[in-house]
Amino acid sequence: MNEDVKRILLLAANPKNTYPLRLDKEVKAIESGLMLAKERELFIFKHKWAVDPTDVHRAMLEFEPHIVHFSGHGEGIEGLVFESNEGDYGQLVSTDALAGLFGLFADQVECVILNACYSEIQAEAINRHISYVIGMNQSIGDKAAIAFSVGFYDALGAGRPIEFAYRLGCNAIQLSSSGKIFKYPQHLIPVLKTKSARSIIFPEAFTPNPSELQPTNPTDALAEYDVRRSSNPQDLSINQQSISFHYNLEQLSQEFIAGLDDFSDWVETEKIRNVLGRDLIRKLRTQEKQIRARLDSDFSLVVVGDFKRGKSTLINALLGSQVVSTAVTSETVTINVIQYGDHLRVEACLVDGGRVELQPDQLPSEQLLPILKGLPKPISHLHIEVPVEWLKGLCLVDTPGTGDIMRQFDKQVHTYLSQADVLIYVMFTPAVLSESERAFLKCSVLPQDFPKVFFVVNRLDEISEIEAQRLMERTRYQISNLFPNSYTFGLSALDEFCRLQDIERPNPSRASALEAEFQLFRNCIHNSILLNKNLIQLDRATDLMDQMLFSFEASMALIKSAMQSDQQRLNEAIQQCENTTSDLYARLDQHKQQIRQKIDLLCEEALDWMNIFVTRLEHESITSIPQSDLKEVQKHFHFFLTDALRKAVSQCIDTHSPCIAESVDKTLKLMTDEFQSLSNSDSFNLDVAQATFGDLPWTNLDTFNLLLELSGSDGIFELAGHLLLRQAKDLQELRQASQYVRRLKDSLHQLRQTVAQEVRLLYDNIAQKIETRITEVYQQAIEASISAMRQAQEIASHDSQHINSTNEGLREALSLLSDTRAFLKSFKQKLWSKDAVEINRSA
Ligand SMILES: Nc1nc2c(ncn2[C@@H]2O[C@H](COP(=O)(O)OP(=O)(O)O)[C@@H](O)[C@H]2O)c(=O)[nH]1
Ligand SMILES: [Mg+2]
Repeated sequence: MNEDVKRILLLAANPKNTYPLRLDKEVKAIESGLMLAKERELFIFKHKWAVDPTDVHRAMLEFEPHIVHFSGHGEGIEGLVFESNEGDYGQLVSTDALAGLFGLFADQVECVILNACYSEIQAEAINRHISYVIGMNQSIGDKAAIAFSVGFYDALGAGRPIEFAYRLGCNAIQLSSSGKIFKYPQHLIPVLKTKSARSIIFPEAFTPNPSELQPTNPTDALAEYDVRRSSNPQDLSINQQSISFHYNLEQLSQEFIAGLDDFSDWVETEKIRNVLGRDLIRKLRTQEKQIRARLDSDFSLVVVGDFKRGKSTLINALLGSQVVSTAVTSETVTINVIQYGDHLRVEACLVDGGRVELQPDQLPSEQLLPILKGLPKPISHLHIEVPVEWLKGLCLVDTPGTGDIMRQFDKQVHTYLSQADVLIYVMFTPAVLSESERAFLKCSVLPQDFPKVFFVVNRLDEISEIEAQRLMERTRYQISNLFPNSYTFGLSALDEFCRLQDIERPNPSRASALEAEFQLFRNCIHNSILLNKNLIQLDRATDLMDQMLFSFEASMALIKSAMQSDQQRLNEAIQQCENTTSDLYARLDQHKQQIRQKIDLLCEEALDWMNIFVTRLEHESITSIPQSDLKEVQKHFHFFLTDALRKAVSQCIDTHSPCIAESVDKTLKLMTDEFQSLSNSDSFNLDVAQATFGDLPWTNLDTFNLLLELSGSDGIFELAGHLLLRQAKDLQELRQASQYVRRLKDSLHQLRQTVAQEVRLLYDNIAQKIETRITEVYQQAIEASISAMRQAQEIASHDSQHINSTNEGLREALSLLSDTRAFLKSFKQKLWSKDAVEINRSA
């Protein structure tokens, strides 16, 4: 058969009682278009009518299409409508199910077209697996839908690429709409989703679920990877068929370095030096050094998490032997830096730079303690070399912990974190995403904007399969809200370690599921990290450069403004900034109070809502219990309650978050005004405002939502469960539903109180976090202003010729800054664009 032939499968469904569509017309139009096409021999078109879900996968198996076209009804979030044997209204097929289906055919299907209303959401999901997916972002009329298909297939038939065909389809709608005014321009309805290199490398649909996993038949994105069991732990490349991505990285990194060099040379010119002043130049140089160092250093993979989460055990499991000590005490805990070496070698690195060689058998806790005590200086970390191939070019860091007990290491851990290229964050079952973990993630991990964060929930051997499933579902949900760019694995590091050492496994009944999940984790590390080390490193370097430009821009804007002010005014302004009892600081307090009052009001509103919620719970849910099967109720009610409470509280926060964002925004504007009046009121312009306050986390609504998510303690959701569980024992003994209902009603008063308490706490938390952040930002703005005003004073102290040339330098600096920005932006785009990547599937 001709390799170039494309098979197009059209699936149509228009169940009897749904609104009739002119699908026949659409099919006829496509067919005749393709028949007349220039390259008609390159297409085989097949259509199936009145398809139900079973027909779909049968047709896919039988016909092996390259392009799949669905024509019918869509219900947005609810899914797409297929025929059903059970009724005339058809059957909804969910987004997940559709995405899963296409995931299985990912190596064959190139393009999916969903010619159905509101199908963008399905298109998005399917696009995780399929390179090109077209969906509709609105309801679409018959006429437009047909016009689109005609344009699209005409272009394909003429040998045009899919992107072109899509555009022609949209244009065909525009042409056919003959000037009629639609409420929504119809040609903007079809949306094309394409898969970027980022999504190929980090397939978003990667949601490993132990229960669904069968190592020989992996689902989703992993269908592409042959997950084979491997007994050799050192061999991370366990895929028989390995997928690699070829970037011309050499060229890309040269391009990046050239950009950085240009910037650096230019900062060196005299004119610019005069403008910036010594402090700023020094700051820039330090940042530049860090960027270069980042590119030259080994790829850094850092394992973090609270104390005793199993980080060290996880590392040993990955390496296949007992390399780092586990179950250490707070006295013998060390930071372990692991790199490749041709034999096992351990050195204690001391804080003064000295090194002491240790014997590997001195590592376990008992032996290590006296050694650590006998060292001439405190230890900074252990440097361990291990003969494991995949460690080449890699620096694997085992950190001791981030919780309270580990305060002593906090600073060091943060340094490793700031140099990390990829992070593996480890938690364990009884306490996933505790308050302190959330705080750490928010303060130390989120701002770093990692391209990917790997989360591990460890010790899954300790809970049942079903519990593990529930836990992982909940955890993935919470994590994906915080870190949309993340993978979350549920594992048992200990199980994997025991398996490799051939010793008794902690929970033999769960052994095979745990093994499979760990294998997935290994694969993911291999495919997403190890194969893409250089790319990720380059990405991190561009982020660093971006940060450098940002702080540079902010300083320049401030200097520019301060230069237009007179000496006396500058002196006064500097005094204001330095004196914490000045008006400036008093106003900061005022702002904080205002925000607090606003949030208190919102909290009262939320309390009212929650009260109504509990009342409804009493009248609607609890009252209906006597009609239900008592056993079922006993089994499920507390899950229902927990879930309902979770939703209710989230709804309060969802409703309030725009309000809060707005008031924070307003405060920032006011603060900007204050800084405006600080130096010269005419010149302290918008540039400065933006440079000073522009990049605040909460002006970005996404991040703001994260903040809220973080402050949303889980307490409230657990609480309902606990409340009921406490009585569960009694409840089990109850014979009658009426008794059960009475008990529940008796506990409602307490529920109400606890809910109120928790909601108060939650809102208080939000207010506190915002206050802290505002203070921080204010402080930063003050420091930046002082240094800019000092620089302006220094410039003004010279003669007028010097001042003129400085002014000119300033203009030059601003224009070069914008050039460098533009360079960086296009570079970053290029780095992640599909054109830069070439996929190789090699056996
Ligand atoms: N049951 C079980 N125990 C584990 C697992 N991983 C680690 N542990 C135990 O948890 C304790 C702390 O582990 P360790 O790796 O030292 O934690 P770290 O402080 O995060 O490095 C040790 O006693 C380990 O044996 C696991 O997957 N299952
Ligand atoms: Mg450890």
